[in-house]
Amino acid sequence: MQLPPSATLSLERPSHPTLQINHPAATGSISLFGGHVLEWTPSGTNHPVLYMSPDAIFAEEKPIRGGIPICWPWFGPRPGFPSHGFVRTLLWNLAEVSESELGVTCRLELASDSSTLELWPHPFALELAVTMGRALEVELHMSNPGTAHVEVTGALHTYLCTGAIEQTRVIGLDGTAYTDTIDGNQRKIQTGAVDFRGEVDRIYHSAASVRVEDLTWNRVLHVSKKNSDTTVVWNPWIEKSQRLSDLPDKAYHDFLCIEAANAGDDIVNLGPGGEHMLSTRVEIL
Ligand code: TA6
Repeated sequence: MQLPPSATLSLERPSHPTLQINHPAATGSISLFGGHVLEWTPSGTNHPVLYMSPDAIFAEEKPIRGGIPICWPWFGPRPGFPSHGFVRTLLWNLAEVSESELGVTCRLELASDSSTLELWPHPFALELAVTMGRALEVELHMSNPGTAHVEVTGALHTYLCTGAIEQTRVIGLDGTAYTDTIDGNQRKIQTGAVDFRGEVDRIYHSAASVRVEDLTWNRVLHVSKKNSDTTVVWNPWIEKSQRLSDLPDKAYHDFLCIEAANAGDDIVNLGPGGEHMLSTRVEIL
């Protein structure tokens, strides 16, 4: 494939061919393994925007800890199956890379095959469109080429860097109902900003955009989305950071996840020939 001047394909990790983007508007990288946005840093920014664990494992079968994992065709645990689905541990095809003075757009594709049909008995076609420029835009297009209805959930599981989680808060969810997955899945109402004094793992029933205010780095991130009625907010805090082998013990201090999701009751029903697009957009204000 012919790549534009701002894109190169690195095979430094043979199992994870990685598109390196070096454009005047932004730098970044996307792993074909997992269809996984690894990094994005708009020009003129002092700190990276996406968090990548220093202990992330780049091996087949293992999800990458950081960036934007694609959770599909289900969100969350499923006994006997990989957590968050299986597409984040498959090799995607690079379909097209184009650039303009505003940035670079990459399209990756993944379709069902005999091995996925064994795992999940439904044909599917996915396309991931990633635009890196002053903003980061990620669109997951999903279609059902089969003859049966299929229900899916999923998320763009975005890891965002923070200067200090204790000095970070999420604005835009005040008054929003959420499911607190670390408190018996109780349904609660958010009061004011979301702040972090312990593990947070919540499915907010919201289609709204949010702002992440980082008082340490004096930075505000605007995170918006399309076709999603649930936003997952997660920070593992201390104990879970220690338990996750691909996260440093103190990593909880350095990131939070703001996930554009179709999760919980926000189920996507794809009829025969049906399509759905889930997207997220991150920008520094
Ligand atoms: O972000 C919500 C969540 O479901 C958390 O419960 C936590 O498990 C996180 O995803 C990471 O999941 P992973 O399978 O990538 O370790």
